[in-house]
Amino acid sequence: MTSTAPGTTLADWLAAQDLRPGLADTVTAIAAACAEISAALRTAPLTGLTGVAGSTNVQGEAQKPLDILSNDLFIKHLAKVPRISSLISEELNQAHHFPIQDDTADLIVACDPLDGSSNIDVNVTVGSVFSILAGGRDALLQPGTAQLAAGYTTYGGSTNLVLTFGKSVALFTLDTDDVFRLADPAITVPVETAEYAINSARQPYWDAATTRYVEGCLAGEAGPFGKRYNMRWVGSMVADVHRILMRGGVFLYPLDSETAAKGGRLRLVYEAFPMAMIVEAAGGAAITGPQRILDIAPREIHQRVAVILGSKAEVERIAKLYAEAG
Ligand code: AHM
Ligand code: MG
Repeated sequence: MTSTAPGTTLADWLAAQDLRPGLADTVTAIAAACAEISAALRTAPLTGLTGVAGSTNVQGEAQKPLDILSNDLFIKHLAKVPRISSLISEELNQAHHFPIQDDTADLIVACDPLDGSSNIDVNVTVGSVFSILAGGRDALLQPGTAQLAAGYTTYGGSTNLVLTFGKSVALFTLDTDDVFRLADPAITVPVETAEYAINSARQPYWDAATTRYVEGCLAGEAGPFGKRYNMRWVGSMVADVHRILMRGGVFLYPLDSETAAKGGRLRLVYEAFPMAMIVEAAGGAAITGPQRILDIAPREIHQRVAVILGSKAEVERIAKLYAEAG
């Protein structure tokens, strides 16, 4: 079996890649954490892992038992890889620095262990998002272009792992024996789309470019874009991005008048950066509105950002509206 044949195990596929030391082990550890998270989600209503945990994270949001468990599973599995220096996580106020086992520890992982918190208890697809950087514990803040790898998992009808090292994007599915197997060696995002995703309840706060874009979509064939659109919004970024990877589309969480003071809604380092790297590697585009996401230099680990990503021609259409808005 060649390393790109459907059914190839993640381990065999990784072994066939030309990766720097420690990178395959890091991806393997993340995949193991995700397989355990998937198992915990499958039985959560029976095991009492639903509801809120009574604590809040650094964003001031209520943590759920599964948020905490997922974070613990990332730490448990990453601790087995001596080359990992640090973990940045949505659920940890400060970066977690692993005990120095090896003075070559030169990899950093950033993750949202369980994205889509509001969908956990209603059995709607949630996921994990991760980014891998080169560097020791003092190199946490790097632009998105510095990422070595990025990926996410979706926990839905199937558990999928989407992974890129920057050139192409591979899709693995968790098989019934708990092994990730290759389902598609090279996913590409269609350039054109007529499907958009936005939380339209936030319309009163939108900026001029977003308002013009959505008005244009709603106007259909008679409007400025000359085509009829469909709208889909899951509310878990992983699920919305996965749909875009599978059939195209555009996802918007723009800077609006309510989120502007915080810098946006979504997190730069462990949500926007990995998703932007994946979408670009699949042939799509990812911007804040005026700027390419991957070019941003973060100032802090929990920084927030506006996110507009997906099919290239549609993201360019939105970029033009931002340019015109000045
Ligand atoms: P989370 O990391 O706390 O789950 O928040 C991120 C989620 C995204 O998955 C989703 O796109 C967005 O927040 C939805 O936010 P809202 O429902 O507040 O508009
Ligand atoms: Mg999240």
